[in-house]
Amino acid sequence: MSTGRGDSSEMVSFQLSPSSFLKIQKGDITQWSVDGSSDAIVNPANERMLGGGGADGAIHRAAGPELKAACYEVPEVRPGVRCPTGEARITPGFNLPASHVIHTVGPIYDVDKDPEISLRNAYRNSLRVAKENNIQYIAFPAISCGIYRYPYDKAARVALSAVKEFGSDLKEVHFVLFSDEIYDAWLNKAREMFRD
Ligand code: AR6
Repeated sequence: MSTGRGDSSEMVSFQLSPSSFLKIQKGDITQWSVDGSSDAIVNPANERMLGGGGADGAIHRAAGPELKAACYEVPEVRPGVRCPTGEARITPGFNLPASHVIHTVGPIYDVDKDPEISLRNAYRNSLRVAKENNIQYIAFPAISCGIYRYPYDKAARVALSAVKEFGSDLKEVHFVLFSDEIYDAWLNKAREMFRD
């Protein structure tokens, strides 16, 4: 386990179960992969699921245009909605190092009636879809913590409790976090909730 600070390659591990680990690191989720055949990154998408800004834009650029074509193929559940808030859908990763992308939609913090439940559902359903597709390794960004404005400390608690409850069927659940502030929020909360 690394406990140094400020290095983008730094990763801190926590045990979820005897055979399952939580790993928290700083970095760019578009570069992440563990084994390239049973791994997935989670895309913080919008309900249309055809790309956007933030991590969604970066993931689509890195995956290449085939990702958008695969997203088009996901059936709409109502006009303009492929993935309702709190749900998750899976596609291949195309040019990404990770083999799959699990698209989920977190709540817009100031708009959602119950953002905590929606955020928890986004994590829970992403983990469920991973398990259903035999994914062993998954990497999450801080869903809703950018354009959707979820406060970091509150988001860290929801994210980590969902992983504590639903993540131990996978071998490794990673958080790949873009900023020092978010990384610190996640690490502080994880140290309260898990033994490293
Ligand atoms: N790797 C890891 N984290 C990243 C990366 C990256 N390459 N790029 C950004 N982040 P956001 P949201 C962080 O805004 O709040 C899109 O337009 C970012 O710093 O990507 O769920 C969608 O289409 C932040 O901490 O997602 C939706 O419309 C976190 O990822 C909307 O934004 C999430 O920020 C979703 O908003």
